[in-house]
Amino acid sequence: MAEPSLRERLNALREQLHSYSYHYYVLNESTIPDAEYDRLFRELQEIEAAHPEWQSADSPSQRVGAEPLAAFSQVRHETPMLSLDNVFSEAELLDFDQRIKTRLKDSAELSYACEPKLDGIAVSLLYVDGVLVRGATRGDGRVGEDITQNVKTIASIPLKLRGTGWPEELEVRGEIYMPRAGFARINDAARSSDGKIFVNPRNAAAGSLRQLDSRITATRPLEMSCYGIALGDGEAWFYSHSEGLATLRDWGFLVSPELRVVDSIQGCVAYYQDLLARRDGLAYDIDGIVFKVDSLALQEHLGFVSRAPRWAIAHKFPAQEEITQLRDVEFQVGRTVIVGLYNASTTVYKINRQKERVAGRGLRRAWRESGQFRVVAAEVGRGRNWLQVNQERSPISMSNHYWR
Ligand code: JCF
Repeated sequence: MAEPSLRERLNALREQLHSYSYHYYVLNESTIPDAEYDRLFRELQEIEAAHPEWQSADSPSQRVGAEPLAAFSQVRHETPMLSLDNVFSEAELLDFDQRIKTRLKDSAELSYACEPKLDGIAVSLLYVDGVLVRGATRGDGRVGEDITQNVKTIASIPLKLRGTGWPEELEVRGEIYMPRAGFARINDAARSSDGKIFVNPRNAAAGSLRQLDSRITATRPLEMSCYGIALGDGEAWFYSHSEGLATLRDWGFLVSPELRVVDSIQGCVAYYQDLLARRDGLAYDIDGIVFKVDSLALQEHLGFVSRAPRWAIAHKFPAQEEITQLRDVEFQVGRTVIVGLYNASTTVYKINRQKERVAGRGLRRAWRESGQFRVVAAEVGRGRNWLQVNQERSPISMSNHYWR
């Protein structure tokens, strides 16, 4: 009988492909040549095309996206998705630690889990019996949008959990973001094909997740880094936050490689300084550091204030953009032009003859700036006369402007 062996081949292909993409996208290890991967992937697709009855929600073939949706449906978060309180200085961070010690009536130093605060989109993933069944945006924290088809296209998100010991129902939370290199790549491609140009990686990630056609999302270089577990079973099976994250790694999730546990608030201060110094060298944008009391028992004891946990804080980095007066605006009058301003986070706008922006979002226009500032983004016209500049206030080099 041929059928059982084809079925076995299908299962083996699925396992192999899951394993290869886990090694490649989560562990950053290349285990087989791309051409071999593509060959196996096509073989899988051929078997599934011949046997639609064997299709399954956790097959690697799901990564390519599905038929467009008419609209996103709503999802209610059983456990609300929290926001974080912010601090902007070391003094405020020390106050945070002091408040916790006072509340716990214990002056002993606390262990904190430290991680970069990714500038992306908060997302919840739900697994039932080890299979990804739902992905949802944070929304207002209680109700978000169902983006299951879109999250399935993200290679670092397991469609099926690895390892053992996961609960019947598991909800994992994290941040979906677009690494800087991928952002530069898709904007370069958009420039040469008259496509949509994104203002920054966060916008690009948001726009990519908002697609009703997940086949488009599938072409976008998105990643997800996980930072929390909303307990499906209602029962904690770890003693610490860091243990939970280490377990998520075993189950196939990407967790920040920068995650560290320190044994006092002074350790948090050192961690902040270290990452701030390395910020520009990271592969993705971050806007601060998140510190969490590592002990889950203490987290529970501390509880929440309104919508933020008392046991966590975001220490924000100094802003990289500021607002100043716009001194001079000069428009290029072509049929359709693309105006770009050279910068580490280059902003490029396409404008038409009426000087209206026809690519990118918001009521913005393109310009040339003759002042002393390196321009990141601007809004001009109709009562607006400000633009955002890089905090370093370095001069713009006009020769770096990109005209077409
Ligand atoms: O990276 C982030 N943007 C981030 C957001 C990291 C975290 O550990 C978070 C978060 C939002 C809420 N933790 C919570 C509880």
